[in-house]
Amino acid sequence: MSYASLDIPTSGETSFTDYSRWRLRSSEDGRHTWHYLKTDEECQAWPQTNLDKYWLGIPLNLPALPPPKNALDAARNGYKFYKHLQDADGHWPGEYGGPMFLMPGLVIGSYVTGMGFTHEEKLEMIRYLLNRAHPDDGGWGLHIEGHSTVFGTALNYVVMRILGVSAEHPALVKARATLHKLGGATGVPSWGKFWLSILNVYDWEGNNPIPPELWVFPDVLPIHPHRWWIHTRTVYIPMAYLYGMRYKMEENDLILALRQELYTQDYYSIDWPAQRNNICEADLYVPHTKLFDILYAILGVYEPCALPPLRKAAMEKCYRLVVQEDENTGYQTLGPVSKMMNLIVRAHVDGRESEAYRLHAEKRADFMWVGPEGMRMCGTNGSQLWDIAFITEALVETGLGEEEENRESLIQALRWLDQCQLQNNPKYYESSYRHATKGAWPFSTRTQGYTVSDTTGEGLKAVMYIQEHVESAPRLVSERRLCDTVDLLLDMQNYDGGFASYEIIRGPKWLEYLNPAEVFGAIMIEHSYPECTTSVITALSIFRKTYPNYRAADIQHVIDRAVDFLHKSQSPEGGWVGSWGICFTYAAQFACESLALVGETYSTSTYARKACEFLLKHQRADGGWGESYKTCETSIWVEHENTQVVQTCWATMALIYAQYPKPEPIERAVRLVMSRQNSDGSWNQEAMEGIFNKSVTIAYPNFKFSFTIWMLGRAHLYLEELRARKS
Ligand code: LAN
Repeated sequence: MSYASLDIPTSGETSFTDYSRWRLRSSEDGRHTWHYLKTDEECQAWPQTNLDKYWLGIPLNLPALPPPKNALDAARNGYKFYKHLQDADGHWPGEYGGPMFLMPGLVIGSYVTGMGFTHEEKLEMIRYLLNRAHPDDGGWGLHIEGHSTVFGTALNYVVMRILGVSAEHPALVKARATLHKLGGATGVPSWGKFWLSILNVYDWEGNNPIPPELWVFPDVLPIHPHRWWIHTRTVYIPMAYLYGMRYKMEENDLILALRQELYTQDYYSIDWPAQRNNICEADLYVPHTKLFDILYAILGVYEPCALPPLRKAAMEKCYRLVVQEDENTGYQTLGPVSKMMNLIVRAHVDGRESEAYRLHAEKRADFMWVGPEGMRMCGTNGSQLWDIAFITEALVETGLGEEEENRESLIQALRWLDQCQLQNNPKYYESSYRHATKGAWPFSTRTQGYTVSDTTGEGLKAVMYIQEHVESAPRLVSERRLCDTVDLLLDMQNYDGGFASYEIIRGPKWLEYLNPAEVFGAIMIEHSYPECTTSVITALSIFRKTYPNYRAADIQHVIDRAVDFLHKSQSPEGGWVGSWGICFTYAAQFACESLALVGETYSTSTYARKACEFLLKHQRADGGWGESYKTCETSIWVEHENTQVVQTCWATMALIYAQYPKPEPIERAVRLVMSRQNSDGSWNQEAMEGIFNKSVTIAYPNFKFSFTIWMLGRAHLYLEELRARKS
């Protein structure tokens, strides 16, 4: 393929490809890939669906629904619309963008390994970056809502150049000026230093050491990387390999040009070792600790005299772990960053003709999503399980799932959930330091195949809800398989009673002092999270209602300890800090649900009461709630400039779970959410809903359907109950 210059329009709004030709293919286990049809014949043979149109931003032109008379009606209308977005296989596809440091991995990783893109993909990626450049300074941030940083701007600038945009394009002239104003690419954070070094536009000497030897330390050492958070260690394995060999692309004209464009000084006169800890102020979220800088200085002395046999053994181990990860996940891999790094390792060792290279190319497409602003790289290969679980739970809890017109769609959802459960442990299990997977539900698809505590909890809950409560639903998931899930969850509790994301906490807390990434917080080890803990409490509570005899004492013990964790993690003001959704409203919803399931509500528990009071303190005059993502950076409530529908639903759900006794705040919230509903039953996209690593927002666009439908339906039932209680 050619990366030759493209003739690019100057505005991001200009149509780059014909959107009526894009199709989303959903195959196998809910895998998503976008395809551009070149001919009219192809278009006729594969017509564009409402699902395709919706995600491309093409109006569906659906007729207006009868105006809702009450909240349940509004929820019903919401589901009438949302059913158009259900895939034939039962799940709800969706976009999963937001982070701005993923496309650079995709494009640089592809470029250095000679993996092409179609012309249309290139055009749409360019369009995405044009649309996402900040209108004021032309730069890019860590995520789409963040301010311009060197990380975002330098790397996405490089992406544009690789994709064929001329350095004289007005958007790049502007971005370059911002980059230079920020001090140029020498101040890029460590992951940026890594990618630029791979591309040969930054010297490896400007990187702090990434010693592969860590992997040949004895497993018992507290610093051994198998104890790190799985995303961090999975990135640092290929990183260490590529650092160990100082991989770099051969020089070419573009590389020579980039060396001129990215820096404020002459590239060849830069003092590279002095740049190792040079991180632009605008990028810094977690500065290195003193302890870490000392450790790096020692490693810097070790690096030139690394023992060759030890380095060789370490490199071999890293390579083996890369291969095992590829094979464990059908080349999907844990996430988008390691995916592209693994590809480089495999292209280098196995070659471009290898099966590994071919399979990496195939699964690369699963991260690439076309939307109204162009094509982006997603945070995972989708959020399939997560989205299907919430809408399923919403339908069952509101009673909408019992309505004749919705039953079939729920049974389809059950079929999808059934195939998504992981029924075995990974191919390489202990040898690749994986946690068990038998019985789990992953966040996205079966192929990706990673256990997560709360996706497993929600998967279990969703399946049980349909199987237990929807008339004529087949029992696709057997009691044995549900017990496997419970066994897995019971084994995931941490010493503090809480639940982490993918694994039990394996490393000591002080490892956080050695966070090398500068831009992300709390990434070194697993932590107990209120949301993960509450999903598990909820799932186990629901399970034992139907199966009261299965490991009853173990379940009770785990729930007691988990509830205790939840109590302890509540802030004195009454909130819980959410780590994966923004922020207090997200965590409150989960926390209040699980407290209610163990009998703790407003009238019986000070924890539930404090939670309600905390939320009510933040309710706005218009009846809704709005928290900025900045809340996640500081763990202190920061108001969003606008009220957010999804957060309003989370807060209201929390009040309902806690059985808050007065109807007014709930009625006001319902009115707000109903006032924002469109006549076809849908809601518009508002601010980002999700967060990770304290600093990066990520999109959950399906939440504006699942949580609205859920809240409106539940509020209707709850307000009726309150009225009945009164009379
Ligand atoms: C996710 C998405 C889902 C999320 C929940 C299930 C919501 C959460 O409760 C547990 C953690 C989990 C699974 C999670 C972890 C971190 C992920 C995978 C992400 C936020 C999606 C993208 C992010 C990943 C780390 C992005 C790649 C970036 C790196 C820094 C490696």
